[in-house]
Amino acid sequence: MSPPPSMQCIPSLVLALSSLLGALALLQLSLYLRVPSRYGKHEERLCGPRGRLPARCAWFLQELPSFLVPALLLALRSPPRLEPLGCRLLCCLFCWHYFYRTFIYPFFTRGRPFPLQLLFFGTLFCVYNGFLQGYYLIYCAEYPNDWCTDIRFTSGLLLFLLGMGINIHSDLLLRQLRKPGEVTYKIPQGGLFTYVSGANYFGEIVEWFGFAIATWSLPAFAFAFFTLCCIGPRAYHHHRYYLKTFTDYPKSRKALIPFVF
Ligand code: NDX
Repeated sequence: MSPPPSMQCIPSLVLALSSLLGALALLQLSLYLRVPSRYGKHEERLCGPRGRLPARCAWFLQELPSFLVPALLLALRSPPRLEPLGCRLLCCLFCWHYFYRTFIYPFFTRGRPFPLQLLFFGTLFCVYNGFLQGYYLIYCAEYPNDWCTDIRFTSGLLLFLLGMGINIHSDLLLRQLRKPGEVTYKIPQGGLFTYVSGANYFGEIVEWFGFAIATWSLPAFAFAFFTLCCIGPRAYHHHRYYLKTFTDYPKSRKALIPFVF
């Protein structure tokens, strides 16, 4: 029996999916600049417990496709191709982040139950983006053999690692604000929270811009832009929430970018 035909790179598909991701980013910005996306501290109590899923379950289900889809694409690639080393490393970075977000973050979160409606859209988004990033890196990307020593790769990788470190550390600081079973909000302290209200978001944004520079690719820049448009406004709304809720909230703290905004 002959092996199934392998998927090919279709550059116009990459261009179309990346453009749509950019358009979704702008839609996201227009929807959530004035009004925050309704989960966590910005959720309006409109849906009862039946309209929500426990945070652990929700984050696991929502983020799983971002890990699974690129892994599946990799397994389906015949003959296997992830050369040169730079290309293999880049795909591993993406999967590494989503391994953390799928298999580690949800099991420690002390967050509130997550709305089913947003879970549905979030999962769709993760399938879409997992496919786009994985498909591009596994089937389309072409890098010279010395890409690992290129300034774009090295500086992007450094930014990615720095952002990921900030993101994971900030996630941990937020988690430590609550005892198990607690759902109240407190003033985050320490780490980059000393300077900004959205330290976890700042880390995530730096991380994906680092990834975009390291891959030097349209899909990754589109995703970094989406991340900025998705969690940038959320950081601003968190900041306003804190200023409104806590009279002793540090006045020098900014919303997203230390000392700037
Ligand atoms: N998930 C990315 N759009 C998103 C879910 C929502 O990973 O329809 C994007 C992601 C999705 C979104 C996803 C895509 C777009 C959607 C959107 C919903 C609508 C939107 C689908 C997929 C949409 C269109 C129209 C374009 C289709 O109780 P609690 O939960 O608030 O507790 C929190 C706790 N905490 C505190 N505890 C005590 N005291 C305090 N002061 C506290 N402040 C917070 O900490 C949580 O348990 C935890 C973290 O809370 P928070 O609000 O700071 O972060 P959160 O937004 O929950 O994100 C968690 C992590 C974070 O590290 C962030 O960087 C990363 O996930 N993230 C989140 C969102 C998107 C994303 C990354 C990305 O784009 N790369």
